Amino acid sequence: MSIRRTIIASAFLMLTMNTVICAQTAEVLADGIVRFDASLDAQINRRPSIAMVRQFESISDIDPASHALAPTFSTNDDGRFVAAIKIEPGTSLYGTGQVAGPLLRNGFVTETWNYDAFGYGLDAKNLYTSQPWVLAVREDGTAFGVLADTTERCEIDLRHGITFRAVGHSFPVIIIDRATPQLVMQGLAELTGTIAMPPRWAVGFHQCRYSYNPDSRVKEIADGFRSRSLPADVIWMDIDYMDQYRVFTFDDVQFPNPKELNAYLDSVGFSNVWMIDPGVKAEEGYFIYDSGTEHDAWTKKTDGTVFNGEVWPGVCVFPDYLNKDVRTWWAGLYKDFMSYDIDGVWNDMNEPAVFNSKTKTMPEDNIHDADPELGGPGTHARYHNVYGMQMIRATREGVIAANPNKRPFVLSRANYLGGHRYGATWTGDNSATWGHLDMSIPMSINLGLSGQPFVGPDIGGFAYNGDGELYARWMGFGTLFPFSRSHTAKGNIDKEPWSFTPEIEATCRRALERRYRLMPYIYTLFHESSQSGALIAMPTFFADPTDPALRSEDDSFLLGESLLVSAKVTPDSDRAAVLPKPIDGVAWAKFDFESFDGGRDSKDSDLPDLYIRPGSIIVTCPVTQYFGDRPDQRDEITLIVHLDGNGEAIGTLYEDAGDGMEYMMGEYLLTTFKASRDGEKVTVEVIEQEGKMTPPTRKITVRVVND
Ligand code: NBV
Repeated sequence: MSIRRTIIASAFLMLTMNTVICAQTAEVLADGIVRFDASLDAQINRRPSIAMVRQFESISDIDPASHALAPTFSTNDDGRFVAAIKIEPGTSLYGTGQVAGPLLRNGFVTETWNYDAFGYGLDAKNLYTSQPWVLAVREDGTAFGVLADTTERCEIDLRHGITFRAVGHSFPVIIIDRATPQLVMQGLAELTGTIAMPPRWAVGFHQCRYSYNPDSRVKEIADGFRSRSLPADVIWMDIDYMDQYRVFTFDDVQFPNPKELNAYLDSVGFSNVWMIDPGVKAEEGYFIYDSGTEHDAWTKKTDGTVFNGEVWPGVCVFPDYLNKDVRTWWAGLYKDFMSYDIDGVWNDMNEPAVFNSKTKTMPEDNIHDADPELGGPGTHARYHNVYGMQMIRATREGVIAANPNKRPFVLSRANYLGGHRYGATWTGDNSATWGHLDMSIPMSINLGLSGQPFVGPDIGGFAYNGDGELYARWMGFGTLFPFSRSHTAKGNIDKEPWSFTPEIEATCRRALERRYRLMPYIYTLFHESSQSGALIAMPTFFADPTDPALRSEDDSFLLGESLLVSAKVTPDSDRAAVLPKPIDGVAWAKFDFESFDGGRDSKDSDLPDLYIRPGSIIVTCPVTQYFGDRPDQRDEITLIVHLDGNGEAIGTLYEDAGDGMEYMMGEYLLTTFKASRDGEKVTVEVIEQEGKMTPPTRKITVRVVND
């Protein structure tokens, strides 16, 4: 009797501590997209969404019980708000932001909490960016996505179904249920927006190190690429260009004339990107500090005084980017800065990283004077994950205002779901090890699957030296990531393509030449992404979501739907890739650029294998050294054609001026080519053309590959 009473009592206790309730409200936001809230009260008190492009209204309300994926909500005994979604056996889970480990996320527990994770391990729980989003692919290849619309620290537990546990306030869950994973990702873009079309130079190859200094070294690197015919578009200036790490200043010994440096780089075909961190040195007389103080721009402590924390320049203050006036002030700083003919901006350390703090960031009870549209004043804990996102939002506004006729390029280390609207992201301070090389594919792909398509790792690895073999192999496939940049940390050996052996330099050249040959195709993918939210790099299983054999394939990825990149991620590269099945009896066909005009893409075992999808046309061009090195880059293209079972193939080519905003007024050309077999002959015709740009007279070469 007494035992029974205890059991009843503890069951009662559990119930009170963790009351599970089914979703009480469900609103249809768009086709196949439903938002659930725990209660009417939760719905009324819902915080504004920072991830989404706008606050979506309900098109119609439905009974939550009528939706197969309706989440259950509860509050944990630790006070966290919990949302759980059941999955069917055989469902594969992906996304969850920037995560360490494999592509397939079933069984993993991660957390959204932007973190300065220098030298992170292969099992890191949280990294630099936060995307509370899961893509679920059912056994039959249909898919759904789950968005936990909260900026708070949120655990994503994929051990038994999908569970989000977030500190603080209740949050809605948005489910996108569609026929394919591609359509789900498109749904996410309908909610969170798409990337803007970047300048074409930013789609080229980027060379970086911490740091190239002084300015003569920067020029030497640029010359090094040109004299060795190694294609590249961009050189990066890391923090050592600054005067004592004070943002918006230049070291007058090492970088006395940034404008002249940029002019030199421009004369040899290089664009430039310069770093700006959020930490502003707290020093009276320093113009940024004085101006920010005047604008009351700094993040405050609970007692209302300004928060101080140490970063590179010493004691710093941190702009409160959650506030519109502060963002406007920050944006205004770029007017002068960009007038040094700066092309792009790199916002680093914006988790924000703080050195003299155990948590490596600012206190969670600091207060942000956030705009009402973002949710109004609140603690740093609430806004931590969007601090970097709001910083790059302001940076981007400033860069656009300074150069309204140019397309902005901003790279950010910290970011949040939806932050792809403001800038590209990279995978932070990885390491020069085979484990990191291997992981750079699934990490970049999962970021893409979390709504951040313009992404890539530090090619070669940031921490540690690594060796030439590792560098060559990483360059081999790293040049095929959407964001393609080589980078390394201070104190490491030189890591330019020519820093190792002539053989490694040759491999790097081949890898770079591949990117530049594929540039028409890659640039077209950026266009498609900017229109529909299509991923630029995507998992191999996108080729056939119904094929279980592809679900955990993460040594390979698709660059667009037509090109499969099968990388060699171990030193002995002995693993055979699992390829998508033939389509109507036609296999994906391996190809290289060996037989092309002056091609030297020959059997280089450090390069990934490339396969083209049956029924596709991939548009390529002759190798260029950088965007603009030939007077007219549109005069010659080569179509790589792989006919499908019906003897047909289709491909598109997007072209515009490569910079400027005229493309938005129709100054572009979108051409659809169709190839058809006619007996022994293959004919290619233009079946559709859109845009105001005059079609060029050009030489088109057609290469038909066979499986
Ligand atoms: O600015 C220096 C580095 C930068 O090179 C790197 O890419 C960032 O992730 N930065 C971090 C600060 C110092 C890291 C040790």
